[in-house]
Amino acid sequence: MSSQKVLVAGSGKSGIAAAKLLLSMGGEVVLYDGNTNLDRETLKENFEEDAKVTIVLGELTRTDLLGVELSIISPGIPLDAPFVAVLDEAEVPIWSEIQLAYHVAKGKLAAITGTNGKTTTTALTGEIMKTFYEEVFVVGNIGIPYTETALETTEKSVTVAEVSSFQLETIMDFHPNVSAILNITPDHLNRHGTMENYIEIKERVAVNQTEDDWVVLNYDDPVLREYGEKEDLKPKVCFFSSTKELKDGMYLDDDDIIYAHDGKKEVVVNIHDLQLLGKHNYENVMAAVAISIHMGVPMDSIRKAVTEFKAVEHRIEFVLERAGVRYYNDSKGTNPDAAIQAIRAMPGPIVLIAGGYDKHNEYDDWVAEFEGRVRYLVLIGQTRDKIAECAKEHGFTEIMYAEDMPEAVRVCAAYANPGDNVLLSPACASWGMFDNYEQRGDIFKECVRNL
Ligand code: UMA
Repeated sequence: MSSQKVLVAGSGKSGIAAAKLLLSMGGEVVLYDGNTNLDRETLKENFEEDAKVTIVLGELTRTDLLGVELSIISPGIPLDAPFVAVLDEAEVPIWSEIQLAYHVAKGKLAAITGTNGKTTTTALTGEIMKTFYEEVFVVGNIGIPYTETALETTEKSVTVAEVSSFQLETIMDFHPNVSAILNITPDHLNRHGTMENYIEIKERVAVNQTEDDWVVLNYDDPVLREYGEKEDLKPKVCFFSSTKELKDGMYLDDDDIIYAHDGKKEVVVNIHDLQLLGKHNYENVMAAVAISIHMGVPMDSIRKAVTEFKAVEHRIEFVLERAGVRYYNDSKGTNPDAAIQAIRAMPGPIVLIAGGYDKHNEYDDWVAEFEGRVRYLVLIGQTRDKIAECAKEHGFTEIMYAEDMPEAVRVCAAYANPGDNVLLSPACASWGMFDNYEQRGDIFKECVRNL
């Protein structure tokens, strides 16, 4: 890797972190970004003045690839982006940013994927690890690129990585000691094409694991159950279930989370001692506990961390109560399945803000959850008409449109009665109206505080 010339595609968080890692290892970087509106000088400010970085914006040509031996691709870039064909033609291998990080990182690794619950499970697993291990890094899709911390890791380190399907698409020998797939429901199909392809990419998190490793899987998800029961699956399987008592694994027994193993049943925690709301969160806790057990953390440390853990920002996050109305920020509800969980977790009637970027998802299952729960639906963004049409087909007509977040929050405040819950849970990505879901959630919270 040292002294290699590497193309880094994408100049967001991942691309900058990957470029810095390569440079600090003595490499040379061609930093490519398709966005011609970016400012070269601003990009250069990320690096030392004499850093060996060439910046290419817009179109990538064969000439830009002279001497390039490897390319690192940012997660947000699809493999059908035109410049990828130039890389393929020049036979330059393509690694994802997490693959590069893995290549140089040391210590133990837990990698968590799934359509929903990844961020909460990763954050909780990280907190559990911190109660027992000294050097813990929590990275990946959660917001800190893995390449940002990879060089700091030592043999004693533990890294907990949230990994998305985008990041798994171009791994090579990425090999966690413990992996977890929390659930798989339709998402990102505009990029991955078919559900089969999306499932196959998610399952790649365990593809390089061996008999010494563990994969934690959701027993209640038929796809994952079948995967875990495959004869030729190499890692050991630890299932978790919120619906069925398991002979081995984690399950929910009324209000207790139980760990069944070696013919014993151990109570991990009572759900009333948790500070997280909703069944989906009990599943996240079960997954985090299972991962932690197989990463070698003793049960007492696990118990302490899970009872102290609070919801992560932007995921069913309580903002404030005003005039008897409670406001919740679930900006991380970027697909219908995540948004269903937020609806189910609300303690009473809901005034819902939804809509955003169109990822070609279907909204029927989500709208079906409205009955008896959602009183008004306030729609923003590109998907407004598609959602409104779907809601009407399901007989839901209490729909209003808003042009931006301040207007949406004002409308909700005007229509909400004391005892209602105003919930931002868009079921769509934020792109188009906002830079990312964090910005969308922050703006929502600011509007709520300004009411
Ligand atoms: N770009 C191109 N060509 C393209 C597309 C993008 O050049 O065809 C360029 C853009 O102009 C931009 C750069 O690529 O300059 C952006 O790269 P990026 O989208 O990979 O963004 P990063 O800032 O590197 O953030 C990424 C993840 N983003 C995505 O997967 C879209 C972040 O996940 C992650 O936190 C971060 O790496 C650190 O690991 C965000 C996300 O939305 C939260 N993830 C999806 C999700 O959770 O649903 C998967």
